[in-house]
Amino acid sequence: MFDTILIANRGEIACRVIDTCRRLGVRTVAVHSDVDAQARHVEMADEAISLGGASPAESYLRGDAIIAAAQATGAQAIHPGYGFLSENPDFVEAVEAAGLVFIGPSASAIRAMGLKDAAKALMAEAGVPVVPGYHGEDQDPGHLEVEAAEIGYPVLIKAVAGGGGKGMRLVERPGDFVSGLESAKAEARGAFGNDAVLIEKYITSPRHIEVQVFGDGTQAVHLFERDCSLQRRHQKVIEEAPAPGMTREMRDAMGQAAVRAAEAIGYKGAGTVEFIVDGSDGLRADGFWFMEMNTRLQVEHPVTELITGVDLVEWQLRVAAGEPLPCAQEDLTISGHSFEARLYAEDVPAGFLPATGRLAHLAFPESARADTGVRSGDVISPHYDPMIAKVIVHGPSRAVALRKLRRALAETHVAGTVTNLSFLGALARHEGFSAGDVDTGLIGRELESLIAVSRTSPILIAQGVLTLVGLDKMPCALDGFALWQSLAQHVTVSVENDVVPCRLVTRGPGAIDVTVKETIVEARHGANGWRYDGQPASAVFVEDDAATVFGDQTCVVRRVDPLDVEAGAGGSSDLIEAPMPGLVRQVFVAAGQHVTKGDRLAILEAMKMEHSLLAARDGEVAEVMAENGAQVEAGAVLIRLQSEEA
Ligand code: MV4
Repeated sequence: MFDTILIANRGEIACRVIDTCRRLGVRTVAVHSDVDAQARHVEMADEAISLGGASPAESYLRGDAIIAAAQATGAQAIHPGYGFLSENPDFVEAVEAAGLVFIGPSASAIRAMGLKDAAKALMAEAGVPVVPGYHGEDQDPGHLEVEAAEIGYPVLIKAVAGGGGKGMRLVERPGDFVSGLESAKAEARGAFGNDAVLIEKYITSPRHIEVQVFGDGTQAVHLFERDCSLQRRHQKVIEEAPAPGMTREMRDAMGQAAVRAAEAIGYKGAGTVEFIVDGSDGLRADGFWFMEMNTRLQVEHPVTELITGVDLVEWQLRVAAGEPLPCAQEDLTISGHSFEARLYAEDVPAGFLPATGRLAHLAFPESARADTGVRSGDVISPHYDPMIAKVIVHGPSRAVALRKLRRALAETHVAGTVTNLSFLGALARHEGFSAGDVDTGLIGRELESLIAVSRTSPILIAQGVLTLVGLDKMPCALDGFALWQSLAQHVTVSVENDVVPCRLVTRGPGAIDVTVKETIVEARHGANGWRYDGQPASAVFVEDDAATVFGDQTCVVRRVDPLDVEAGAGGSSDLIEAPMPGLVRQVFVAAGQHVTKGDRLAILEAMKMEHSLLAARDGEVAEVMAENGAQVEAGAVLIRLQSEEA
């Protein structure tokens, strides 16, 4: 085993790798950007080397600097985590040329899976099922049309260089083929500088089921499947293992196909073979096809760890250090069921916009495994992925594990930034998902009900108000003074964007009536603390003038000056601002145009994703300040609406 390894990554995965290293007595070296100088992974590591900069290009993508750091600190191996340099074959070669071990597959295995058409051809040759289709060289439109007819409609046109659904077009009828081909090629040319396409039979009700594999460079085993069908725009939201409805026969067939795929390229280390599965009529052992292979440890690896009892990072280190595969296929078994939910700093009602900000408070329940790279007080910056944590649970059955997931999400507390917690909670309670009816279209179809925000309960607001005023702390102090008799206090708070006038009236010791707008909430202190209209109190976090109440929804109650409220009323909804630094991809409106609340006004590209900026209200566009292709700062005004009184 290694004495020291360097982790060429940040965030939760760097911390996850360090956890296992500590358990194995392996010394760890972290690397970090300037903005990550105080990050959790730096604190956890035995030693840390600064790479400088903030952007990945200035820091975590600097292969040469990372290799130099490994050499300077006496590390014998480099763990790449996921993302950044993890699937860069040139980096693997440079690491090996420096006399170090890359904890992962060979450069040639990574290259073999890098191009989709070549990978599919290779897999077909190795006896792995691939979707019926055309993966050939001849890109003549007439020829492609003939191939499409032979495959049979509907067909899917995909960019050879594609990923994340870019350059992909569904064609349902022969008459639409030529226009579909043209638009797929145009998008592929723009995104990848390569407009070659392949054509596949369209799988109408697809599920994403992937198999975890592990190789020693010659032989491989599989660690069963994960179902990652719950995705939104190709971003996974909740993953689980095993896949609901999986049969023994199909699991064996998929596992064997995945092992063949790994062995065909001499795979070493942890990898994932992704399959698309036709879920339109239950699962069938001949209804799965190879999509791609990810030549790294994946974000969702913990669900596999919890059902198999295997520490995949430990296996990675052992195999990289030259040990044989830790166990044989027949020694691996599935125990129970596991879910992982990805907790993001994002503004769901605004269209899942990544959010930034300081995590004033962050707490997870003991009942879940929370893989995280941040602590209370840390900042979610615009430079990196806005994932806060992965909340992972395990139970003896799917039903029990799902109940544990719901509860763990309810007991996860984040203050200081908006999150997707309530979206995750709604998904975990969704009837179809609960029944195991998952497919990649579920979130899209059910989006409206999943993001519906119920009116904030006056009970939660009352609790926030009482805490802000400090009255929650003195039920007994009130006892000594007969102050309550006619004591009334007015407090104005804001909740979401709503200004809420409140009135507190003490009725007796430990008895306060809180009027929230027109609703009276009775706060009463008893043996078990405060109750609000008879319901037990929620956890509250207070900082400065804001109380974050963790009820069935997280609600931020902010004390405001009633005079400021009048001065600022209606002001901000005039301006459409860039929520983060980014590139203006497209502006859809011009001055003078009428827009309706919710209309998409512009697209901002940031953090490798496109974000729609929506109108916050109906109105007329007064001015467009943003230009297509412009780089803008956070807060830059892109569009101004005619102010409402005008
Ligand atoms: C497909 C498909 C249906 N039929 N291929 C989307 C991204 C890329 N990795 C593959 N994708 C798909 N390929 C055929 N022949 C449907 C999808 C697809 C999808 C696949 C996996 C997970 C989520 C998805 C969401 C939409 C479409």
